[in-house]
Amino acid sequence: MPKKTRKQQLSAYGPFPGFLGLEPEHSSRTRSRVLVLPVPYECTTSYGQGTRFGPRAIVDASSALELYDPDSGTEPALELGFHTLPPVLPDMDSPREMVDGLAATATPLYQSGKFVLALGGEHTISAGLVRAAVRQWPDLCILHVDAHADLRAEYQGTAFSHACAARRALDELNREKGRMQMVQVGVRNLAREEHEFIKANPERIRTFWGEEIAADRGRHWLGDIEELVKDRNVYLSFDVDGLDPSIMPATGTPEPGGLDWYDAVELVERVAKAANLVAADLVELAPQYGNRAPDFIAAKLGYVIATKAVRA
Ligand SMILES: [Mn+2]
Repeated sequence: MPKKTRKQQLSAYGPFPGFLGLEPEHSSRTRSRVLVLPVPYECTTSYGQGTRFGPRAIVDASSALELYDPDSGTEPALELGFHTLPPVLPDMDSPREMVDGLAATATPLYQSGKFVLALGGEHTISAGLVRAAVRQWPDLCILHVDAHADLRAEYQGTAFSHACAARRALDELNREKGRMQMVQVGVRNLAREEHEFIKANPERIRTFWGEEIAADRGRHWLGDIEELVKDRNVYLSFDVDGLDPSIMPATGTPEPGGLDWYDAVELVERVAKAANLVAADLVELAPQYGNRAPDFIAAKLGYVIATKAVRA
């Protein structure tokens, strides 16, 4: 079969509407301070499928969000502007090439000084995005919200599996003695080798376990994270399975005992204030037909992340 043209490939994902369904005056590329980058990539999923439909479901749901923010009494979307870029075409030949290509795509976006919110797709995409972000912010650290540690050296024959996402992203970071590289939040399922890796690298990784967060009635974990990221350049990688499956069942590998909505919002808010939240990805939504709530939750979370990051 002849290879499809770029235009034909793109049409399989489009026409892609804009995030939040904004009018052109609030969504032109030049004026907007937020760039939304859909990355409908799915190649290495190991259990539930469908994350390639995630970006489209998030963008579709976003058009029904209320733009008004009662805390500030404003409509942040209209003030900041959100521009949605064409989706990044999946490279199904190899995850490594996908990651390389994505790094090349993202580099000028980060250089533009705008806040880039990438919408996955599977978690594999984070490595490419982080590689590009490190070029712009060499001291970058990662805030990784996830049910899984994603720290395997490799999985099912590839080092670029979604199950290795955090390990690959960590590889991209610059190391400096005594400087924390990754703060994980909500982890509650991992393999022995990942646990060993965390225990062997306390200077590089701090993991806030799901159980630890649930048991912390005074919510001291939020203050601890603030301390860890204070004045740092932070990349947020948010796997939606970090949320509890009671609100976020639409993901390939759900785990009980996750964050609730207000945990997630407060985490984003406090990190955005304490640190410089430079870019983010929101990954692993696998939409379920007949249940739209997860799509809306992901869309609202994306809106909250971009708004808090740019306004802080
Ligand atoms: Mn996960």
